[in-house]
Amino acid sequence: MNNKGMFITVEGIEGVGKTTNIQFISEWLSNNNIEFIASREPGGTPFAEEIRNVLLQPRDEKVCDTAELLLMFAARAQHLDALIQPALEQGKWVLCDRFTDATYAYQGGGRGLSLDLIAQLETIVQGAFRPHAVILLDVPVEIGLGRASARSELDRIEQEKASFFEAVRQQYLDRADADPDRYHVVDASVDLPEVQNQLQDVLASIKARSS
Ligand code: T5A
Repeated sequence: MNNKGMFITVEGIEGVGKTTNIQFISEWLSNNNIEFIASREPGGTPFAEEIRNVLLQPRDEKVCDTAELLLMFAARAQHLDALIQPALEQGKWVLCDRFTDATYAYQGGGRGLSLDLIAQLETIVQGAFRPHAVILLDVPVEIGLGRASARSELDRIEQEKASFFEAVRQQYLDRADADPDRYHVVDASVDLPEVQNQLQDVLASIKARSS
Protein backbone atom coordinates (compact mmCIF):
# COMPACT_ATOMS: atom_id res chain seq x y z
CA MET A 1 0.00 0.00 0.00
CA ASN A 2 1.40 3.40 -1.00
CA ASN A 3 0.67 6.57 0.87
CA LYS A 4 1.78 10.19 1.02
CA GLY A 5 -0.41 11.74 3.73
CA MET A 6 -0.13 11.07 7.44
CA PHE A 7 -2.42 8.55 9.10
CA ILE A 8 -3.15 9.55 12.71
CA THR A 9 -5.35 7.51 15.01
CA VAL A 10 -6.89 8.50 18.33
CA GLU A 11 -7.34 5.75 20.89
CA GLY A 12 -8.42 5.16 24.47
CA ILE A 13 -11.08 3.52 26.60
CA GLU A 14 -14.76 4.55 26.63
CA GLY A 15 -15.50 8.17 27.50
CA VAL A 16 -11.86 9.22 27.39
CA GLY A 17 -12.78 12.20 25.19
CA LYS A 18 -11.94 11.01 21.67
CA THR A 19 -14.93 12.64 20.00
CA THR A 20 -14.41 15.90 21.90
CA ASN A 21 -10.68 16.07 21.15
CA ILE A 22 -10.98 14.98 17.52
CA GLN A 23 -12.91 18.21 16.98
CA PHE A 24 -10.00 20.12 18.51
CA ILE A 25 -7.44 18.21 16.39
CA SER A 26 -9.52 18.89 13.25
CA GLU A 27 -9.46 22.63 13.98
CA TRP A 28 -5.71 22.50 14.57
CA LEU A 29 -5.15 20.75 11.22
CA SER A 30 -7.35 23.29 9.41
CA ASN A 31 -5.54 26.20 11.08
CA ASN A 32 -2.26 24.70 9.91
CA ASN A 33 -3.54 24.40 6.31
CA ILE A 34 -3.33 20.62 6.34
CA GLU A 35 -5.85 18.92 4.07
CA PHE A 36 -7.41 16.00 5.92
CA ILE A 37 -10.43 13.77 6.36
CA ALA A 38 -11.76 12.53 9.70
CA SER A 39 -13.25 9.07 10.07
CA ARG A 40 -13.92 6.39 12.67
CA GLU A 41 -13.80 2.67 13.37
CA PRO A 42 -15.65 0.46 13.28
CA GLY A 43 -17.24 2.31 10.37
CA GLY A 44 -16.20 5.10 8.05
CA THR A 45 -18.03 3.94 4.87
CA PRO A 46 -21.71 3.00 4.42
CA PHE A 47 -20.91 -0.72 4.36
CA ALA A 48 -18.53 -0.51 7.34
CA GLU A 49 -21.08 1.58 9.27
CA GLU A 50 -23.59 -1.26 8.77
CA ILE A 51 -21.06 -3.64 10.33
CA ARG A 52 -20.63 -1.12 13.20
CA ASN A 53 -24.35 -1.23 13.91
CA VAL A 54 -24.30 -5.03 13.97
CA LEU A 55 -21.33 -4.97 16.34
CA LEU A 56 -22.50 -2.36 18.82
CA GLN A 57 -26.25 -2.96 19.05
CA PRO A 58 -27.13 -4.53 22.42
CA ARG A 59 -28.65 -8.00 21.84
CA ASP A 60 -29.74 -11.07 23.80
CA GLU A 61 -27.61 -13.50 21.80
CA LYS A 62 -24.03 -13.75 23.08
CA VAL A 63 -21.69 -12.64 20.30
CA CYS A 64 -18.74 -15.02 20.11
CA ASP A 65 -15.34 -13.31 20.50
CA THR A 66 -14.01 -14.62 17.18
CA ALA A 67 -17.08 -13.35 15.29
CA GLU A 68 -16.55 -9.92 16.90
CA LEU A 69 -12.87 -9.94 15.95
CA LEU A 70 -13.51 -10.92 12.32
CA LEU A 71 -16.22 -8.28 11.91
CA MET A 72 -13.85 -5.57 13.23
CA PHE A 73 -11.34 -6.56 10.54
CA ALA A 74 -14.03 -6.91 7.85
CA ALA A 75 -15.13 -3.32 8.51
CA ARG A 76 -11.46 -2.23 8.53
CA ALA A 77 -10.70 -3.88 5.17
CA GLN A 78 -13.55 -1.93 3.57
CA HIS A 79 -12.58 1.31 5.32
CA LEU A 80 -8.96 1.02 4.18
CA ASP A 81 -9.84 0.17 0.60
CA ALA A 82 -12.65 2.66 0.06
CA LEU A 83 -11.61 5.65 2.17
CA ILE A 84 -8.27 5.63 3.99
CA GLN A 85 -5.88 4.56 1.24
CA PRO A 86 -7.43 6.74 -1.50
CA ALA A 87 -7.23 9.80 0.78
CA LEU A 88 -3.60 9.13 1.73
CA GLU A 89 -2.68 8.61 -1.92
CA GLN A 90 -4.13 12.06 -2.67
CA GLY A 91 -1.75 13.45 -0.05
CA LYS A 92 -4.46 14.08 2.54
CA TRP A 93 -3.99 13.33 6.21
CA VAL A 94 -6.43 10.88 7.72
CA LEU A 95 -7.55 11.36 11.32
CA CYS A 96 -9.26 8.24 12.61
CA ASP A 97 -11.23 7.66 15.83
CA ARG A 98 -9.83 4.18 16.69
CA PHE A 99 -8.06 1.64 14.44
CA THR A 100 -6.23 -1.66 14.95
CA ASP A 101 -4.82 -0.69 18.36
CA ALA A 102 -8.44 -0.89 19.55
CA THR A 103 -8.57 -4.49 18.34
CA TYR A 104 -5.42 -5.36 20.30
CA ALA A 105 -6.82 -3.56 23.34
CA TYR A 106 -10.48 -4.74 23.28
CA GLN A 107 -10.39 -8.14 21.58
CA GLY A 108 -6.84 -8.95 22.81
CA GLY A 109 -6.67 -7.30 26.25
CA GLY A 110 -10.40 -7.26 27.03
CA ARG A 111 -11.64 -10.50 25.49
CA GLY A 112 -8.35 -12.37 25.93
CA LEU A 113 -7.97 -13.42 22.28
CA SER A 114 -4.48 -14.30 21.09
CA LEU A 115 -2.35 -11.28 20.16
CA ASP A 116 -0.62 -13.46 17.55
CA LEU A 117 -3.96 -14.18 15.91
CA ILE A 118 -4.73 -10.45 15.83
CA ALA A 119 -1.30 -9.78 14.34
CA GLN A 120 -1.98 -12.35 11.59
CA LEU A 121 -5.28 -10.69 10.70
CA GLU A 122 -3.58 -7.30 10.80
CA THR A 123 -1.08 -8.51 8.20
CA ILE A 124 -3.81 -10.06 6.02
CA VAL A 125 -5.89 -6.87 6.01
CA GLN A 126 -3.20 -4.17 6.17
CA GLY A 127 0.03 -5.72 4.91
CA ALA A 128 2.77 -3.56 6.45
CA PHE A 129 0.51 -0.50 6.73
CA ARG A 130 0.36 1.01 10.26
CA PRO A 131 -0.65 4.44 11.62
CA HIS A 132 2.16 7.01 11.42
CA ALA A 133 1.15 8.28 14.84
CA VAL A 134 -1.20 7.01 17.56
CA ILE A 135 -2.55 9.51 20.09
CA LEU A 136 -3.53 7.56 23.20
CA LEU A 137 -5.87 9.49 25.48
CA ASP A 138 -5.46 7.88 28.87
CA VAL A 139 -7.73 8.07 31.91
CA PRO A 140 -8.39 5.76 34.86
CA VAL A 141 -11.29 3.43 34.06
CA GLU A 142 -13.69 4.89 36.64
CA ILE A 143 -13.35 8.36 35.10
CA GLY A 144 -13.87 7.13 31.51
CA LEU A 145 -16.87 4.96 32.36
CA GLY A 146 -18.35 7.75 34.49
CA ARG A 147 -18.12 10.19 31.57
CA ALA A 148 -19.51 7.65 29.06
CA SER A 149 -22.51 6.69 31.18
CA ALA A 150 -23.34 10.33 31.99
CA ARG A 151 -23.38 11.09 28.25
CA SER A 152 -25.59 8.43 26.62
CA GLU A 153 -27.02 4.89 26.77
CA LEU A 154 -24.33 2.23 26.83
CA ASP A 155 -23.76 0.13 23.68
CA ARG A 156 -23.09 -3.64 23.70
CA ILE A 157 -19.34 -3.30 24.41
CA GLU A 158 -19.75 -0.41 26.89
CA GLN A 159 -21.90 -2.73 29.01
CA GLU A 160 -18.82 -4.80 29.96
CA LYS A 161 -17.48 -4.80 33.55
CA ALA A 162 -14.79 -2.43 34.86
CA SER A 163 -12.25 -5.30 34.91
CA PHE A 164 -12.69 -5.65 31.12
CA PHE A 165 -11.78 -1.96 30.65
CA GLU A 166 -8.83 -2.26 33.05
CA ALA A 167 -7.43 -4.97 30.75
CA VAL A 168 -8.19 -2.82 27.68
CA ARG A 169 -6.40 0.18 29.20
CA GLN A 170 -3.39 -1.93 30.20
CA GLN A 171 -3.05 -3.35 26.69
CA TYR A 172 -3.08 0.18 25.24
CA LEU A 173 -0.41 1.31 27.72
CA ASP A 174 1.75 -1.76 27.00
CA ARG A 175 1.61 -1.04 23.27
CA ALA A 176 2.53 2.61 23.84
CA ASP A 177 5.45 1.59 26.07
CA ALA A 178 6.77 -0.76 23.39
CA ASP A 179 6.86 1.91 20.64
CA PRO A 180 7.34 5.38 22.18
CA ASP A 181 8.25 7.02 18.84
CA ARG A 182 4.86 6.29 17.31
CA TYR A 183 2.61 6.49 20.39
CA HIS A 184 1.83 9.76 22.14
CA VAL A 185 0.22 9.24 25.54
CA VAL A 186 -1.89 12.19 26.69
CA ASP A 187 -3.22 12.48 30.25
CA ALA A 188 -6.94 12.98 29.50
CA SER A 189 -8.06 12.95 33.14
CA VAL A 190 -7.35 16.68 33.53
CA ASP A 191 -9.56 19.61 32.42
CA LEU A 192 -10.18 19.91 28.69
CA PRO A 193 -7.95 23.01 28.15
CA GLU A 194 -5.06 21.11 29.77
CA VAL A 195 -5.70 18.08 27.57
CA GLN A 196 -5.67 20.34 24.53
CA ASN A 197 -2.39 21.99 25.58
CA GLN A 198 -0.81 18.54 25.58
CA LEU A 199 -2.41 17.76 22.21
CA GLN A 200 -0.96 20.91 20.65
CA ASP A 201 2.56 19.77 21.54
CA VAL A 202 1.88 16.28 20.18
CA LEU A 203 0.48 17.65 16.91
CA ALA A 204 3.44 20.00 16.46
CA SER A 205 5.83 17.07 16.85
CA ILE A 206 3.86 14.91 14.38
CA LYS A 207 3.82 17.78 11.86
CA ALA A 208 7.56 18.32 12.28
CA ARG A 209 8.13 14.62 11.53
CA SER A 210 5.94 14.72 8.41
CA SER A 211 8.03 17.31 6.59
N1 T5A B 1 -13.98 -1.45 19.32
C1 T5A B 1 -13.60 -0.63 18.30
C2 T5A B 1 -13.43 -2.71 19.49
O1 T5A B 1 -13.82 -3.46 20.40
N2 T5A B 1 -12.45 -3.13 18.62
C3 T5A B 1 -12.04 -2.35 17.56
O2 T5A B 1 -11.17 -2.79 16.77
C4 T5A B 1 -12.63 -1.06 17.39
C5 T5A B 1 -12.21 -0.19 16.25
C6 T5A B 1 -16.63 1.83 19.41
C7 T5A B 1 -16.64 0.61 20.28
O3 T5A B 1 -16.08 -0.42 19.54
C8 T5A B 1 -15.02 -1.00 20.25
C9 T5A B 1 -14.57 0.04 21.23
C10 T5A B 1 -15.84 0.79 21.54
O4 T5A B 1 -16.46 0.11 22.61
P1 T5A B 1 -16.73 4.33 19.89
O5 T5A B 1 -17.92 5.10 19.55
O6 T5A B 1 -15.53 4.55 19.12
O7 T5A B 1 -17.26 2.84 19.98
O8 T5A B 1 -16.14 4.43 21.33
P2 T5A B 1 -16.51 5.09 22.61
O9 T5A B 1 -15.33 5.00 23.47
O10 T5A B 1 -17.78 4.48 23.08
O11 T5A B 1 -16.69 6.60 22.22
P3 T5A B 1 -17.39 7.58 23.11
O12 T5A B 1 -18.02 8.53 22.14
O13 T5A B 1 -18.23 6.92 24.14
O14 T5A B 1 -16.27 8.23 23.96
P4 T5A B 1 -15.25 9.34 23.60
O15 T5A B 1 -15.44 9.79 22.19
O16 T5A B 1 -13.92 8.90 23.98
O17 T5A B 1 -15.66 10.49 24.61
P5 T5A B 1 -16.43 11.86 24.34
O18 T5A B 1 -15.58 12.82 23.63
O19 T5A B 1 -17.78 11.57 23.81
O20 T5A B 1 -16.52 12.36 25.85
C11 T5A B 1 -17.36 11.71 26.79
C12 T5A B 1 -17.91 12.77 27.77
O21 T5A B 1 -16.83 13.25 28.57
C13 T5A B 1 -16.72 14.66 28.45
C14 T5A B 1 -17.40 15.04 27.14
O22 T5A B 1 -17.89 16.35 27.17
C15 T5A B 1 -18.51 13.99 27.06
O23 T5A B 1 -19.62 14.41 27.79
N3 T5A B 1 -15.29 14.99 28.50
C16 T5A B 1 -14.66 15.57 29.53
N4 T5A B 1 -15.13 16.00 30.73
C17 T5A B 1 -14.21 16.53 31.58
N5 T5A B 1 -12.89 16.67 31.30
C18 T5A B 1 -12.38 16.26 30.13
N6 T5A B 1 -11.07 16.37 29.88
C19 T5A B 1 -13.30 15.67 29.19
N7 T5A B 1 -13.14 15.15 27.95
C20 T5A B 1 -14.37 14.73 27.54
